[in-house]
Amino acid sequence: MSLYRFSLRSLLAVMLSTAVGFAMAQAAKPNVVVLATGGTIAGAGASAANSATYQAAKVPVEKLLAGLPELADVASVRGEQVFQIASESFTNEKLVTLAKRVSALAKDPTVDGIVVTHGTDTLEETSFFLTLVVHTDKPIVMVASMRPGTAMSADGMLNLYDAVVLAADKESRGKGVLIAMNDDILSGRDAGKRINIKTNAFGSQWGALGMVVEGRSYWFRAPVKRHTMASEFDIDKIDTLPNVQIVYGSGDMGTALYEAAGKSGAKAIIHAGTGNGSVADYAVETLRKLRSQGVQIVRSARVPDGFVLRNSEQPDDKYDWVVANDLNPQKAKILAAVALTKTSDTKELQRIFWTY
Ligand code: DAS
Repeated sequence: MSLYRFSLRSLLAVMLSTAVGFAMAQAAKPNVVVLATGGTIAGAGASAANSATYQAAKVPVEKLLAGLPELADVASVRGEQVFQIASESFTNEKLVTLAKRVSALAKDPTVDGIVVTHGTDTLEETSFFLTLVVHTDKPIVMVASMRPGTAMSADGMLNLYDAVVLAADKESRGKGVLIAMNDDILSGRDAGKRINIKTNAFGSQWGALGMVVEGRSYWFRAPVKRHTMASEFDIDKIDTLPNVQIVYGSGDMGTALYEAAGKSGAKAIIHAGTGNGSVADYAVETLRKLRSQGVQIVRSARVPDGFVLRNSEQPDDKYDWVVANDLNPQKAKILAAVALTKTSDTKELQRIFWTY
């Protein structure tokens, strides 16, 4: 055999074994699906100096993933474009559609973890909704960015990389929906957007669960509230969500907004009260009248931290009202809507607000 033919055969053998080796290595990697919904992480600005002036929901998921070849070292990743919207435009219908897709993928034995790319504005509502209604212990990781990928020091790519690391990480299992933002691992239940123009925008008064650093997760805490597999709510049994409205408390606010919420057909009104969910003396009768008409009244607070105590600022037992515990008004709205798919009993609703 000529040397030429021998070297060609050995070259082919090396190439084949390398390809097989790579395929086996990839096959051994977790399978992660990235569901894209839009937001700034898919945004584009006119120049690199535009970190706050840009158009959200422009870049398709394939392009986002193509911009991160490092993902191949973490997992076998594929993308699906569920929506392409700014998240302030999410509706209950879109929440249900997304949750049903997440649930279907979670049931797929070939899927090991799910990432949802999302706008920052209502990410906290979507993450809480998913943690309440998707029955899986597989990692579901929400991710967003505060700057578009076109900006200097854009944060989206590292956030997305961290989200895929978490979705591929067995330690993420059973911890409820997670949020990967700014190196933090946050709880999808109680984390939210606390700053509207900086990359360290997300946080929780109860702190982060851990961090992702250089492609590795470091865990320090786990959620204690019921979620996912332990939840009594199931997206496979939910097709629509009831109308729940929030009324923001302030001085001299009158009662017109409560009355308008009632007229809109709201099944519950989240009172985003001053202080510990306080209600102005001139508004009590309006809320009691709405309660008598079957509308649930949930006292939350406009104050970012702390939690609303029952029978503290108002005689909730006497008025048959509910308190929202530590949930901010927008998360209380999600829980009230989900709870009302099952019960309109006040005592049951209050149990649910203490439990989730
Ligand atoms: N409008 C914001 C949203 O889509 C952009 C962002 O911050 O993601 O939530």
